[in-house]
Amino acid sequence: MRKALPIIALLLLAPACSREPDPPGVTVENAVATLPAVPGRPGAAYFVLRTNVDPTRLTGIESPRVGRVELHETMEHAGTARMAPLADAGFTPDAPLQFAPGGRHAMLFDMDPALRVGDRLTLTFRFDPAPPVTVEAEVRGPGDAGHGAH
Ligand SMILES: [Cu+2]
Repeated sequence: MRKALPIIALLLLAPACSREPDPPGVTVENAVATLPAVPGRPGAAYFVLRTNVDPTRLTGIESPRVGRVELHETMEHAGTARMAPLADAGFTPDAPLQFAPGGRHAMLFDMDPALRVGDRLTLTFRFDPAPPVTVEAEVRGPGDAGHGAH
């Protein structure tokens, strides 16, 4: 039993050593945009950012069909949910940055009113120091990004 331990350790290390290094960059996963509940009000976007650059910071999001995008976070304050500008948009390879209902979110002001459920919304994410990433977010109905409200 004592002799078997070093062999097990080598087997566990092997896959990590044989992997090709990825090019530096961020991946955007599960991008969803929700339409405003009332026309003219802002919509929201949710997603998960993973990076292999330590550290990385999300500096902004743009879309050809959205007037302005702001990064916010929702926080409980005396039992009431309030939102504020996102204080820290930094993340690392060990800790993906998650934007989800009830927490961090991107608010989409002046969305194209022609957008409908099922459409694709082009979002370009800008980072420091990783290169920008453009994805097609799935457009969903108001509040349909998961559980909880914006
Ligand atoms: Cu907000």
